[in-house]
Amino acid sequence: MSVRRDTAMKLADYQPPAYQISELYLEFELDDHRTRVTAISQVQRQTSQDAPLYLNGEALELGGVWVAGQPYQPEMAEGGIILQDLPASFELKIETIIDPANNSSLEGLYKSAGAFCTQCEAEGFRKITYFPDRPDVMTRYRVRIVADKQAYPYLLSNGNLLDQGDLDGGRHWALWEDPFAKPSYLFALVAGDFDLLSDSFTTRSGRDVTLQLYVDKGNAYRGQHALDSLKKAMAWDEQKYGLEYDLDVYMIVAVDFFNMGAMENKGLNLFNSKYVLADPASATDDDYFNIESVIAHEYFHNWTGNRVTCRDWFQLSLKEGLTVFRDQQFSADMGSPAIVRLKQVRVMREHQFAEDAGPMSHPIRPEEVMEMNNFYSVTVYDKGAEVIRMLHTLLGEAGFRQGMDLYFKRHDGQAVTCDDFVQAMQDANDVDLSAFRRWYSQSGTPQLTVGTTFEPQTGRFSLSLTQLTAATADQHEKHPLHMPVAVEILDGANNSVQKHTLSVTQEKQQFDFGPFDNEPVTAILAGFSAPVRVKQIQSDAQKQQIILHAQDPFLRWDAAQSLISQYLHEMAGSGQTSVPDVLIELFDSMLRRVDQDPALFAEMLELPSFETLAQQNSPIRVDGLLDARDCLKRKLARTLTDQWQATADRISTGAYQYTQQQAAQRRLRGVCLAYLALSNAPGVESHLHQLYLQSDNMTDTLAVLKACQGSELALFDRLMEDFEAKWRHDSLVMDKWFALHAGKERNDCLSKLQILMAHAMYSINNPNRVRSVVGTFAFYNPRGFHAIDGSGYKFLTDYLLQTDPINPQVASRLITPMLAFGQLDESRQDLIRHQFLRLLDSPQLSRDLYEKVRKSLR
Ligand code: 0A1
Ligand code: ZN
Repeated sequence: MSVRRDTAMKLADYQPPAYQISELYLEFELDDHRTRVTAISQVQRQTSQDAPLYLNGEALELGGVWVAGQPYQPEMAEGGIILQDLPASFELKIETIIDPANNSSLEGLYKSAGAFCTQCEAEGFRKITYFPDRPDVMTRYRVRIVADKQAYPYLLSNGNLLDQGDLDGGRHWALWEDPFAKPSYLFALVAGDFDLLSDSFTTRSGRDVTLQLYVDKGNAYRGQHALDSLKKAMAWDEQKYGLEYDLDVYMIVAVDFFNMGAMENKGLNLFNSKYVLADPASATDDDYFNIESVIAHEYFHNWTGNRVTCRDWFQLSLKEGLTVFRDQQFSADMGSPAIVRLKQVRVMREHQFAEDAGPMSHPIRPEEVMEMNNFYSVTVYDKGAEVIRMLHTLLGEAGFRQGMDLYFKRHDGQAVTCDDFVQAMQDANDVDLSAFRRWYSQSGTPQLTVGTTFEPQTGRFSLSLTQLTAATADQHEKHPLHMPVAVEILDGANNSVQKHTLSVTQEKQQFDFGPFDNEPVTAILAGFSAPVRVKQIQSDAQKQQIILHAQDPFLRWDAAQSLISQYLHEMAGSGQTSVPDVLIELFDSMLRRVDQDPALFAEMLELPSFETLAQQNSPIRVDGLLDARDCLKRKLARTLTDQWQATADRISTGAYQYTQQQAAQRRLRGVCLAYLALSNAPGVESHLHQLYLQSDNMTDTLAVLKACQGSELALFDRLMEDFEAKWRHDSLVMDKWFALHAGKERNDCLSKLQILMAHAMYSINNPNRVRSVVGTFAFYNPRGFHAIDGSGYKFLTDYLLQTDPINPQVASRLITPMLAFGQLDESRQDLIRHQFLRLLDSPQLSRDLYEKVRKSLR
């Protein structure tokens, strides 16, 4: 079958559905290859005249269709069926047969290890039955599941369990009802055998909620952190937004085969097991952090996504940008706000800026989509969250909350648009947000150019801000945006700091301050108050003043990163290998201050990543930047060896606990060890080996392995063998091992990758494995991936051709590092273009990859 790949959907073409479905009864007779699905819908026409009813359907065997009890022959159409001449209101029955065991796309109903599970967002429900698979059709579901009792003792779906019972032939059944109308993308079903952890939560209005966590057998001891995180998220949403949970049971199921992080299906979340399972021996501090944040994210969707959902998929950021912002607020409240913020800024600068600079650039509310799965993007999610954060900054905490209250009051139970959201914010605060709305329709990263003038006679200090958004691949014309620019003005004379949040709306604006006795220093974009690049010429001394005296931790970190980046770019451009003294002095002074704030200094002592540096200059000097970065790391390691050693030695954390203090200490030690491993200091290898042997937790173990990975120490291979022997049966831990190997610089990189892919634990069908090997190589092994002979690009393309027919969503994410080809030098551009042509030549290329490759070659 040939796929029609070229058709794009347009936001401008939106039409409300001609039919609504108020109730749906679904029955599943589960079978590996022939699962029978019976769907009985109560259908109501929404238009005054007769209209055809279009039902989406993919990869379905049609058993039969009955309209009002009578057999009916539908017209088979592209991607679905069409029914004509229908009554205004009727019962529609459809039988389909599906093959879950052969569904490797992990969309629709599929098998993960031994369990049946579903993934319906965005358009997976159409792989289960013929249905209007669009979010503005909201339906109450009743679901009956029939399966073998021994193999599938747990039968789960959304909502509340109404009844269950046994059948002949060793089978049993369960009947579920979800009292809330929902779009089809929130439907879920699970059938399998699990370990079950139970707990409970009483909402503030007194509803007792049963919490259930289903994990692979033998993994119950790794579930407590996820359950604790869930309870924290439930309490937080009540306290922060007045939002309570609304069903009697909240279920989370962890599965090993999952395309994304997790899914917020009503009352029955499905999770990638990597965002559920943790114990100190097998999970790092980062894993603990991520679990808490993803559990919260899915929980928060119950209101922002489920109770109020999206009218159409162009509105995805309505639920995702807002829910990411909420999970970011939650993470900040649970731990260390500054460190959480730095993580988010890194995502924006490393990944979102790159997306906006490439062929897939799109506004947070896209206007044209070929394959919806391609728009679960850093733009829709993370830039979407930055846009919500700007609203929060402009309206203030109380104003934002009023807007949220009004949004729920107006739209609970509805499928709405981003405009509806902004309108609620506007009406609740009686402000004009019409200029702000442009963030939803304009793509690209604005550049904010900063100029300053100082008049010694009057003491007046002026700041001029000029914003410019360059044309992007999708959109030529750009306009000024409304953004909050938070600044700190540092008066060196008396060490005072003034803070202002400027509301910028025009292309060019001037702001006056003073009087000052001497020219002050301005630090722009406190807290990264807007998702923009800042261009400002500052002396080393001015940056150093910000590093030492700014109040906002982000500004201090950013000034340090900017000082380092500037010299790295200079070294990369000139090919010089001598490291300026100012950098050595900077690190020396930071090392002397680490005790003031170990968490922040741990971040400040890390060099900007290659990915961040690559976003700062075009064309990207791949080799020059990598060499300069290596050279600086070595020089810092060797010049400051004693300080790295002393700082690492001072740290003692005691028995592992996931607390902010401990995590900061471990992170700081990890940074020091990475430098020490490059230091040539006598005994460093045996010191690292000792630390590895002594470690009682995965964070410290991985810190040693990472330090060795970034060095030439032979210890790396020895420890990796030991690690593999210990963990070879644990797939989640082995992902860390795979990633360490795939990210290591080495001459025989590609043959190493082949060996990894032949490992007993590797499987091309498992997205986590593919990401840890191929993903790590393509995203985080720049020397190997950007090899000037093109072998890295060819390797990735070969793999895409292999994996695309199995799981197009995974393939489509893996291609991302090649999409930045426009910023590379000419020869690398040619090499990548050649690989794109190979992909286009493949007759069966998925719509997912086709959309990205086509846009790249435009
Ligand atoms: N809504 C989920 C993300 C998600 C999207 C698509 C998926 O499969 C194609 C799975 C999950 C979230 O934001 O967590
Ligand atoms: Zn989400």
